[in-house]
This record gives sequence, structure tokens and C-alpha cells, in this order.
Amino acid sequence: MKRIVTVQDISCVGRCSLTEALPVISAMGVECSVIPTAVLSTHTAFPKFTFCDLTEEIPAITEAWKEMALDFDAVYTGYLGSDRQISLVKDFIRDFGGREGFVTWIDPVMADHGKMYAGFAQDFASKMATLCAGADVIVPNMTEAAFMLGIPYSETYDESYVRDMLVRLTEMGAKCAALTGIELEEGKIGVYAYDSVTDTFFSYFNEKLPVSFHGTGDLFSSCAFAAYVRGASLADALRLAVDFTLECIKKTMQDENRRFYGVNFEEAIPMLTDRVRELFK
Ligand code: PXL
Repeated sequence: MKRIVTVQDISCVGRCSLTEALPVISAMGVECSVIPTAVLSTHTAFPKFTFCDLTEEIPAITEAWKEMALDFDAVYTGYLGSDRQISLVKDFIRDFGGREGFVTWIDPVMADHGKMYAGFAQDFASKMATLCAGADVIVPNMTEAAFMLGIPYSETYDESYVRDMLVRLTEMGAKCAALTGIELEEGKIGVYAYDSVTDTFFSYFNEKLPVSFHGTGDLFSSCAFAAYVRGASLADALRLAVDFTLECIKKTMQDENRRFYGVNFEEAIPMLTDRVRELFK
């Protein structure tokens, strides 16, 4: 079994970051170790939340691991709270990333719909870009990609714009870039990716429901990452993640008692494990 580390916050209520990454990655048959970057009472889209920074735990945890020579097959980072956390993740990759086939997967969580998330200064994007430069795969949304490239965010775009953006993202250093939440056709949403090593593009779209929920990006990334680490092609991993994310949203819309803050991913786990069984049989 593959063993990975994910580095992101734990939001106690809200269905995002670690409360999604852990169940999804585990359900997909990958051992999920964690480095929590912060503890929040809820995610930051709630009107009020506490924030306990765990930055100084990061070197303490990794030193203890180093002393025991623990090793991992991959690292997946999500929400990181500061410049210092970015540089600590770079140290982690330097210290633990040497193994043949090690996967560095960076989801530059910081913004959506043209705006930085609460608590992030705009220049965080250029710091995040330096972390993305050392990745095998990065999975920004359009806002994060625009901010990292230092270009204006645009609500509208066409296929050649998306392709150009992907190439520019890989020119910053990542081997593969996948833009999430891409809409090129009415009623469809999905992913558009570029592998700079093989110089190939890939895209996949599925139904777009007229709703938007927090935490779907973390589900998408956790799912695609775990499939990729298990050996699926990036295309298969991303396709599964698009379908799983849609299933999560469908389950949410079927629930008359749904919460405003996140999706019913729990009810989509059976679909996910069926698909994983099919993919790796
Ligand atoms: O889903 C991304 C995310 C992760 N962690 C925290 C967040 C958000 C999005 O707002 O607030 C704390």
C-alpha cells in the first residue's frame, strides 16, 4: 500500500481540507498521514472562526519522522496559512522527496471566483507559485492560476486561452498542470490539463449543476491525487475526480436537510470505491 502525507489545515466543522482528504484518500486504499497546518473552528467562509496556527509543529513533526527514517511515496499540499509554511513544505520535499517515483502534488488553495480567501494577502500567490515550481502536478482553479501568473482574472475565456495558461503554468516549473472548474460549454464543467513532459493536453467535462459549494476543490484534488499515486494515468485520475465531485454535489442536492457549507461526499464514497475497484482490477 502506498503511504502519503497531506499537509493542510483541519477545519473542525465545514467539510474541507483534512476532514475530506483523510476519508477520501483512505477509502481509495492509500495510507494517509497528515501534517495539520492549523486548527480552525470552521472554514473561513463562516462569518466567525477561530484559527490556531501550527506552523512550529511542522519542523518538530518532520524532525521526529527523520530520526526514525519514516518514508513516504508522495506529498499532497492544500490550504497553507503563511509564507513560512510554504518554505517548510519545500524543506519537507527536499528531505523526504528523494525516493524514486515520489509524487509532489500541490493544490495552491488560496482563492476562487476572482478573490483571495479570507486572511490571504495578494502577494501570497507569488510565494505559492514558487512551491508549485517544484511539483509534479499542480491543480489550481482559474483564479489561483491567474494570480500565480500575475495576469488579470477573467470570468470568460476560450480553449486557446486555457491551453496557453496551462503551458505558462508548467513554464513556472511544474511537470503537469490541471486547471479545475473549467467551463467551455453551457451546462458542462470539468478539468483541462497539460503534461509538459509528453507535451500533451487532456480535458474531461461532465454535467454542471447550477450550484456552488465549498470543499469541492479539496474532494477533487484528494481523489485525483490518490488515484494518481496508486498508478492511474493523470487522465484517468482527473476523470474519476470530475465524476466523483459531481456525484458529491448530486447527493447534496438530493438531501433536503443539506448544510450550506459543504457537500455530502460521505454518500458518494460507495460510487468512489466501485470506480476505484474497476480502475485497479
Ligand atoms: O476548501 C479550501 C479551504 C481549506 N481550508 C480552509 C478554508 C478553505 C476555503 O475557504 O477556509 C480553512
